Amino acid sequence: MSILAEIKESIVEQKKLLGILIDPDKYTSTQEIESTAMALKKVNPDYVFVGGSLINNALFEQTISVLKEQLNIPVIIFPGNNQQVNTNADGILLISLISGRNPDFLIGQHVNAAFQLQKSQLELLPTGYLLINCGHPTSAQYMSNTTPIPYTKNNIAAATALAGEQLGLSLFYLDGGSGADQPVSPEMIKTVKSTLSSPLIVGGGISTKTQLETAWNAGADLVIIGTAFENNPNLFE
Ligand code: 1GP
Repeated sequence: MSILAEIKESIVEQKKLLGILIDPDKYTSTQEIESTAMALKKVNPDYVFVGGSLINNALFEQTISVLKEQLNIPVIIFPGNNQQVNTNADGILLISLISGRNPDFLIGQHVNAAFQLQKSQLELLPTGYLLINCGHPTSAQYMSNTTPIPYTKNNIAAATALAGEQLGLSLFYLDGGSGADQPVSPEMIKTVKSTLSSPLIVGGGISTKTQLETAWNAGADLVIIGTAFENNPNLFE
């Protein structure tokens, strides 16, 4: 079954999903990736995402290979730019940064990667990506040169996501950005979810079980956690 079909099936079954985001830049050796894989086995998430706003070391490919070898769950690329394509992964969030007005992140990077993606076996997950201002400026905001949606402007987020759905995007991601000061508000999640019929991903600044459950209960179908797992891989014990 495809990743998208699996996510949709979970929604029908009212099963909430968890993804852990791994930033390959944090590693300097394969051993370190292996020990993350061990920690991930204990957490037992539904998906592992790999990527970052800026990836500058050589371990991007190794990270994907080791996680694929060690884990029985789909490995999905969460790319910061068109350099982050690797055919060993199962899928890729084909992100269009619809909260911004930078054509490069709406369509430009995609043009550069299009033929490579066509040749690959990767499942393409066309994702409407919305950056939300959840405190201090984040790397994603800086690197994409876009203005995030203000924290309390739930209707702007909903209209943006709806426009993306009307354009044919399949998944939506409300992201406060890595290490956000606070998670996206439950009110915004609820407003966006009630406007859409597509699956909704939420991430950024979620660091406690209560925040995870708040996001799920507000309407997130899949919650992605990166920084909190990085800081404490035993977070969920
Ligand atoms: C970032 O949503 C992801 O794009 C994860 O955020 O690192 O804050 O968990 P955190």
